[in-house]
Amino acid sequence: MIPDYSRKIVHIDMDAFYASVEQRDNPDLKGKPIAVGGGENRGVTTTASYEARKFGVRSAMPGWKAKQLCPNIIFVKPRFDAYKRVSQKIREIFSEYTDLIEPLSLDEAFLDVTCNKKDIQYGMEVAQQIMSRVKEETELTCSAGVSYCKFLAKIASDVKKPNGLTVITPQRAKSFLETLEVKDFFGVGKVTANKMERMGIFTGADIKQYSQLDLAQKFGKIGRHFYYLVRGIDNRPVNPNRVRKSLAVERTLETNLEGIDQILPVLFRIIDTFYERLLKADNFGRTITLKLKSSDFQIITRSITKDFFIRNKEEIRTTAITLLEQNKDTFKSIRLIGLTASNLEKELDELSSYQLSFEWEENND
Ligand code: TTP
Ligand code: MG
Repeated sequence: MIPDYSRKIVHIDMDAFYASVEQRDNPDLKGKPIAVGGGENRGVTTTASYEARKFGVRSAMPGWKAKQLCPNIIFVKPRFDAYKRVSQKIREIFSEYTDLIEPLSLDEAFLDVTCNKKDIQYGMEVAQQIMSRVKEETELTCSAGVSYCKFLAKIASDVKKPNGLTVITPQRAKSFLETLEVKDFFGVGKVTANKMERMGIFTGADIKQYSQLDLAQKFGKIGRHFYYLVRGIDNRPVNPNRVRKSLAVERTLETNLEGIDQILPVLFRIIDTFYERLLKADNFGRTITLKLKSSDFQIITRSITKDFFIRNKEEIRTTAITLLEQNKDTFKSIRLIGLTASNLEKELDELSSYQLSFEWEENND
């Protein structure tokens, strides 16, 4: 496989998205450390303002921990309608430049601007214009990455956050990837990163020492992709019809768990993350599947399908607990728990021929 250097791909990602919208709409919050979601006693933080990040507050952090790190933190309730409105606005701006837009969530998207509606020659120029248009129209900042493929464009947008623009040219790609730390590889979750570090793999250059077969054997399906990605080969098109068939969160446990009493608290944490992910994607499913892997590597998956979209967290919780209760005698101890939502709202009107090129998330972070 050889890389296709002819394309111009832009990845746009809003800065501290929910928190910035909250600060924009409430002047009392400007310049202050805030966390959206969570709360001192329960729930997880969806995101934190840059002022709070200085103290180490991060997405998916429990509220009490955020408070511990940053005692002055202000917890703010999420307002998804406001985020959706901004999301719509930025997509309108994107469509002034191209119709090849692949949204990944409310706040980020890939754009193929190889041929763009304004006949702008350089991807960087398109990205600059989009950044200023977004600022103008929404009073919010975003960051942009520009390269010849999706993988590099996505990593690039993260390099100079907030309000930053990074271009990775084909000439720069090789050295950039060789020095890139594995934890910064888009798609490498914590579990994989730790496993790699235990194997002495810290950078792209280290990954390059392994054959494709080795990587597949050690890291499963995604391992095969690492082989190409680390060589800057990612010819996946920007797919405007991309649609999820399912959304999953799973966790490999540090120690095996036995019995409902041990499993429930972990399941509740997974439900928190799972629910945040569904909200972020703004896409809910009619089917919830519980996946368990027993300590002897048997995989058990059980589903419940409703005749409505399960949008309510309590309903998700009840469904997951029911599935667990119904199957508690099928295993002795377990090493992995996962939840999947499928039969999603947003696959209905999409092309049925669509095939996922490959999923980035290994759902283990
Ligand atoms: P991100 O783009 O991952 O984060 P961000 O925009 O807050 O910050 P950054 O400047 O680093 O891009 O996610 C976009 C929004 O999605 C975020 O504002 C809140 C929501 N979100 C969750 O609800 N849960 C999560 O675990 C993450 C990562 C994001
Ligand atoms: Mg963002």
